Parts: sequence; structure tokens; C-alpha cells
Amino acid sequence: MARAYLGLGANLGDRAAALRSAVAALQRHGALVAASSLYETAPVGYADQPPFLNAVIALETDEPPEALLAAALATEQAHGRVRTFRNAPRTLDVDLLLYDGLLRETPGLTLPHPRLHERAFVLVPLAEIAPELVHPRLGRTIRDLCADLGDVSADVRPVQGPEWATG
Ligand code: PH2
Ligand code: MG
Ligand code: MG
Repeated sequence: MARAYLGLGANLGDRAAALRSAVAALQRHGALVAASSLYETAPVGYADQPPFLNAVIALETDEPPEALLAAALATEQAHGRVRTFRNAPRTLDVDLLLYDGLLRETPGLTLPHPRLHERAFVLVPLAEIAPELVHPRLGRTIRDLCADLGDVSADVRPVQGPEWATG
């Protein structure tokens, strides 16, 4: 059994409904063992777009990382994701953030996710459910990496507790 952390995001359409139904779809690939609160976050990378809802979930899974990645992309497609340009608005984004302590660099998959340590919209929800987790490449806890970002409370605001994922 492996533990995988996935980041979920949406900023078009019914964002909360997309995240909730993504969790339902992803539960076919593993057991949901944790969900962060739901956060409304300021867009990063391309500013002129609506605010996002973001969250992080943990799955206990028997599937290899490539299969989980394929499930993530299929879930995005099922929610009408259209890929236009980098950091563009989207109905659903599902990112494989971490898979146990695995380090991987292949054309289709980098683990841990290459930008996870610099993104408050990932680190804040991840720190909520896994503060002691050590980033396998940087050798630092998620709590520490999150603290490095300083006060991000204006850009990452909790809007609903973890019950959003199952309730
Ligand atoms: N995803 C991006 C780029 N920018 N900004 C926020 N707030 N949330 C995201 O999920 C996000 C983003 C690329 O995947
Ligand atoms: Mg993403
Ligand atoms: Mg993505």
C-alpha cells in the first residue's frame, strides 16, 4: 500500500461540485484517508482569471503512480477540462503531488510535483493534513516549507472544513 497526495483545483463553473465529484472518482483508485479544508485562493502564474478553489487529499492505494496520474488526467477530462495555455483557467486540475517517498523524473511524471514547495495553494492545505511529512527531495517538512512562505492568509483562505469531500 502506498500513500499518495493529490492537489485539486478549479476556477471555472461550479468549482466545489467539480472538486467533490473528483474525490468520488478518485476513490475508485484508493481509499480516501484525509482531506484538507477547501480554500479559496488567488490565481498564481496568470493573474487575470477568477479565484480558485483548492484542496489536497490523501489516498491509500495499490495502484502505481503512473496509473494514478492517468486516473487524474481522465478525471480532468471527464469534467470538461480544455487545455489552452499554461496556468489557464480550468474546470478541474488534479495533480499528483507525492507518492510515498518516491523520487521520479520521467517525461510524463515528476515526483514530488516540481512546484509544490513554492505554492501556498498547495502547501497550506497539505500542511493541514500532513505537517510532519518530509519532502523527499528537499528533506524538509511540509510545515517548514509552508512557514517559509510567510503570511499567505490573504491569498489562501479556508471556506469550508474537510467535510466538503465526503458530506
Ligand atoms: N494552478 C495553476 C496555476 N495557478 N493558482 C491557484 N490559486 N490555484 C491553482 O490550482 C493554480 C494556480 C496551475 O496548475
Ligand atoms: Mg496544477
Ligand atoms: Mg495539473
